[in-house]
Amino acid sequence: MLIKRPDDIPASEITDPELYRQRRRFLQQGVAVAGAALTAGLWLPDSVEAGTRLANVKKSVWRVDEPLTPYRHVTGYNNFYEFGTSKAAPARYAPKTLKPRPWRVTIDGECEKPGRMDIDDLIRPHALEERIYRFRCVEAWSMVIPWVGIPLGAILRRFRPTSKAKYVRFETLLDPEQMPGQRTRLLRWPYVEGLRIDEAMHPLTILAVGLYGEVLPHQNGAPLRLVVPWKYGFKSIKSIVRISFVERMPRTSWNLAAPHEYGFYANVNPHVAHPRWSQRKERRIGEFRRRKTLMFNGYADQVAGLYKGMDLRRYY
Ligand SMILES: Nc1nc2c(c(=O)[nH]1)N[C@H]1C(S)=C(S)[C@@H](COP(=O)(O)O)O[C@H]1N2
Ligand SMILES: [Mo]
Repeated sequence: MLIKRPDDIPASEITDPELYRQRRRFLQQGVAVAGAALTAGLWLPDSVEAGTRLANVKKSVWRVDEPLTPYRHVTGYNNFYEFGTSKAAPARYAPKTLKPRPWRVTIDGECEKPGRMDIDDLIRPHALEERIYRFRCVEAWSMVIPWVGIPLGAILRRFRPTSKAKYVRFETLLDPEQMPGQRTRLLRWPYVEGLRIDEAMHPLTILAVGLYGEVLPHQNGAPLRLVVPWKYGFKSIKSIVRISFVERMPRTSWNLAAPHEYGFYANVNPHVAHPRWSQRKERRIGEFRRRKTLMFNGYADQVAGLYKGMDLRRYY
């Protein structure tokens, strides 16, 4: 985000024929796994290939009535600086080095039942939901994505946060072997994000484990990533290994890198410009005409109440 302004992104980054071939290979590999493992309706076994269909996904009422962004863009035009800064780099490199299974997640801090759990144990008690959300990057592009996930609040409550849990802090894996971009000093690694506890518990906030009915592709933050649809995309931290209940507002990677450009709240707001560009409009990836950006990314009815009385210019 520090590297390029929206207008600098060449169209050639958007489609990459290699991605189509990769996807076909994944799908071919995926069929056998899906057939064998998912008939029981249980969660997934150790080997989870990209392309594996997710079983028993129920359609949530949270469905934006706008055309879906094609799969090839959702999975081929990414931000994941652990694999490079170009939009094509995550799809090209993440499948080669990132190992989403086995995967353990630590939940700690201000809660009664901290723990370290295998991702499948973390997820198994919950129903998977498909939710179609708008997704707005601070770089002024957007997508409409059918996520598969679980409300974050339902997961967090199992660990019994105490009254000191005012914020939730999320951390991405730190492993330069799996994430070669961590050998650069582009950001402070691991990538860290945070939410106020009421934002984390809000029913729109999900932990995603898939998209388009399939296991989350590596480049989209496998095996577990946050999705907060009313905030700029950088809040939606990928490949999470630690979730901590904390009393103080966490320092987050983008806020540390450029505090005047990326605030803690990062609510989508067409009336507050980024210091280097306007946020009034956005390019829906795959479309030509730009769209007007909506307050809270179109989720104002659901979330405006969280910020009542706050000066959104100051708390950007
Ligand atoms: N760990 C990590 N999470 C991340 C990022 C990143 O570089 N590293 N980029 C963020 C940004 S800026 C955006 S727009 C979204 C992109 O998600 P997508 O590639 O699945 O569309 O991921 C966010 N989460
Ligand atoms: Mo972004």
